[in-house]
Amino acid sequence: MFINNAKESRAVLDRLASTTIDPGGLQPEPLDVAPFAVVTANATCGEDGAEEYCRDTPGKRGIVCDVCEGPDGLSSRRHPPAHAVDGDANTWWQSPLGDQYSHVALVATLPDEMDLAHVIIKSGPSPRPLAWSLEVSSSLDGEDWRMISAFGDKEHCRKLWDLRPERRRRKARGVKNRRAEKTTCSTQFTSPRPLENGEMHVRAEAAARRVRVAFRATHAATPAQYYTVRALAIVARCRCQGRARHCDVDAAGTKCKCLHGFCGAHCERCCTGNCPETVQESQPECSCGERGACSYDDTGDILCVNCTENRAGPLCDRCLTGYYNAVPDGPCLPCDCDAEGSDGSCKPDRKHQKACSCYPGFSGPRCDTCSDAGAVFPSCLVTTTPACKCDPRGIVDPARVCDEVCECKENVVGERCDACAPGHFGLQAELPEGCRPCYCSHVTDSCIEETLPGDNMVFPLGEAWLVSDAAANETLEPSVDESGKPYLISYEV
Ligand SMILES: [Ca+2]
Repeated sequence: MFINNAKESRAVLDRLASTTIDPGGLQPEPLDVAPFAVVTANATCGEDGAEEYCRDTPGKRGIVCDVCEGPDGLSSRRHPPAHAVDGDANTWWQSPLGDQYSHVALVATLPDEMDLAHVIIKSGPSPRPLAWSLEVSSSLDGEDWRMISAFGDKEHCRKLWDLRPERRRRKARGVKNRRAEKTTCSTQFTSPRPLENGEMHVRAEAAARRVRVAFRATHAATPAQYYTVRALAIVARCRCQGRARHCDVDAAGTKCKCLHGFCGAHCERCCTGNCPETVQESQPECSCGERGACSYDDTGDILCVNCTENRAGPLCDRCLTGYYNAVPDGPCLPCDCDAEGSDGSCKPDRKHQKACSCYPGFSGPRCDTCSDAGAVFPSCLVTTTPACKCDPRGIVDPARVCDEVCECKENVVGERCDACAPGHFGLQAELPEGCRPCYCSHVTDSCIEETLPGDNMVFPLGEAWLVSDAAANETLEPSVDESGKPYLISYEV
């Protein structure tokens, strides 16, 4: 990079980067491409043999002389064209002495055709040239040179280019000047001072593959009858068709970082099949990422197409039905839901585990179980049995509880065979007749089943009673003890 020139070069770059962008497209930032350019000259001091040159110097040293040497000479005495773009402030290119070398040109071949914006030339140990022009060519080796700017005093402006000298410095910025295509000859930079390191800044808006600095006249009054360039800055933008904000440049060429689906070194092609007609500054950049390919709808909004990894939606940010996203922007994984119990869709639960959307009656992470414990997968229908009304304890055949008309056992009554016939009690499945006849000491025929209230029972004395087994097949009469009270030795049911 330029050492002495870096600060000024940077300022120019900053100013250019902040200038208004042409409507209808993006622009990559301008940059100094001279370090990537190949620079040649049609004549160079010392290349035909060592030659002495002299010059006036600032300060008290006055006239000093030195020698140019050729390719085999001392490096400090060699001044080839490459020294103009080597980034070294101690080196420079220098033209030979002599009238035949008053017209010498330094040509910089850019790595690609680029949009030129600004050229800065810094002289070495000599005054700036009295007359010179900046020219561009769109070809690598053709003679299609076009003059961008001419500089000189009145005499040279007329003599060399038949141009009227323009004293007023052209404004560096402003739309008005853009239409001023007519070349003028400026008297700017024509002073013989400074004696060294003078600079020339030229705004130059043109497409260029080659940039030529054509030196035409030196200041006759100074002993330094030659030209020098210590540093050359060529500020240019890549040509990206208004479809890139950034660009990579090296000696091999330029490569635009194309946006919105365009591709190619200069964004000359559409690689998604659906690129916007014009790319506006405000146009959102593609944000489909890995999820899909960028495209645009009719209004210029982003569309993501060809969604990857089972994604779906206009931005490929959702999962296809039957897939779920455990983490945002993560891959869409298969739900693997049961086809009988769900519509196949699922979503992650709070623990990022998938949860299938079950139909009513189904449950479980995969919807492969029934909500009702009594139902059977995969139908999961609750078995609604017919109203089987017969009491199995009271019917002849306990398997026929669902008969329309219940067939009751002998001592059983009721539509459902669930009651003992009058004079009977204790409906039991084990009893062939269903109920036992009441034993009521012939006092009554009616009885009901009762559970004995406890261990001790007190019966009235003197009244006739028996203790029988449940079937009344055996009876025990109480004995009378010594005091005349009845008692039972033992009885087991
Ligand atoms: Ca240099």
